Amino acid sequence: MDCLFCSIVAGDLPSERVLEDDHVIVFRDIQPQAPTHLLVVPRRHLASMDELDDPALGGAILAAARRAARDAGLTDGWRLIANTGTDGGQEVPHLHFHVLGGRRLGRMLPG
Ligand code: DGP
Repeated sequence: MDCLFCSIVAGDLPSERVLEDDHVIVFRDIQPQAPTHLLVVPRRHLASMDELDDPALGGAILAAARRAARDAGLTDGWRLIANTGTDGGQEVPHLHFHVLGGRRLGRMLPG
């Protein structure tokens, strides 16, 4: 298996899992950018948001992100990010969403 996150999903590589269900796993990012930095990863291999063709899976990902943020105690807010493709800054080509919180995050959009 040559996909890093598929290996983590399969349990062939270690991760600090905080939540899992039939569709997704959630584990701590190895290079945290905030006090809480989690990755929500579908068990099924999809390269990025460009391949997310299943609305039910999209819903499961969002529900897991919300549950993980709540479990992490992010009551003052949090951010969900899916870097997509080269211009989007995606480094690992298996769909994942970042859940970031625990500090005031800077604005990402002008305005
Ligand atoms: P992205 O740029 O959106 O593809 O982010 C990939 C993230 O994955 C990055 O924040 C670091 C994280 N990461 C990379 N390799 C590993 C790993 O082996 N374990 C864990 N837990 N996180 C990883």
